[in-house]
Amino acid sequence: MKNRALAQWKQGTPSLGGWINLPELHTAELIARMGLDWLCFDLQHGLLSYSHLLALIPAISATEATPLVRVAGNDAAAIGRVLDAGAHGVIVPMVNTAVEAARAVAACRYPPQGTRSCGPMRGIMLHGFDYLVTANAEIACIAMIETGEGLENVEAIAATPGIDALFVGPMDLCYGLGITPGNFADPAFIAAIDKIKAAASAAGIAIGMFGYNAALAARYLSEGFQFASIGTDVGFFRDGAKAALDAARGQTAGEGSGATTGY
Ligand code: 3PY
Ligand code: MG
Repeated sequence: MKNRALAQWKQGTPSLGGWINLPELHTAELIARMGLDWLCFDLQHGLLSYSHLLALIPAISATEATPLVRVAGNDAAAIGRVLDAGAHGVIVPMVNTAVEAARAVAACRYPPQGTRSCGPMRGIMLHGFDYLVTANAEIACIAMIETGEGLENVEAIAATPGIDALFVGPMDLCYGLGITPGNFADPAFIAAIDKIKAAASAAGIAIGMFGYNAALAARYLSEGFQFASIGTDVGFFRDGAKAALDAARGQTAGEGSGATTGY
């Protein structure tokens, strides 16, 4: 198997993704067909379950979008199950220490690099035996940095063998820093981002960001992030619906149009 998004991150090709919070096959496929580089199904905060994932990953498999899954927590069984369902990468929330990072890596890799148990239902169907010998190199293990403790330990987390990328959760990071959620201009937030970027760069791994909208995503890429999300399915529908209503009423989209932040 080949992980197209991971290859982009390694090459430094700008990589834009989307976020799926709804258990809707048609809309996930529609969004994936827009030409996104990757699509993340959110089992932490999204309104979807493992059963939905079993249908959502195949729904986008005819597109170029690499399927990623954010798991609800750093749990080996949960990580193994989403990989067996066909995820090419796992985004692990709230990674606080190098020990936790190593635990996530172990769950993603077959022995001897890790402890993943063999039974890749979708991988073997699509790639046959090749999956078993290429998965360790191609499955992306992505650690979220979004807590005060994670920020403190970010260098050690980034340097953990097998971590392919760091991913910033900006709202939780605001909470972790004790600043107003969404105040991305706060000097403490800017300093935290610089520290995370420096740690990723020193470890030679990629860095990505949960971008709440297109403008933020474009900015992050221009500021040295290798990948960013441009928004969520919920946000796309909300913003599109609000813009259509505003236009029909002859109003300009303003505050409350949903065009700035949101899920
Ligand atoms: C955060 O902003 O903390 C996230 O994890 C995005 O969902
Ligand atoms: Mg978060």
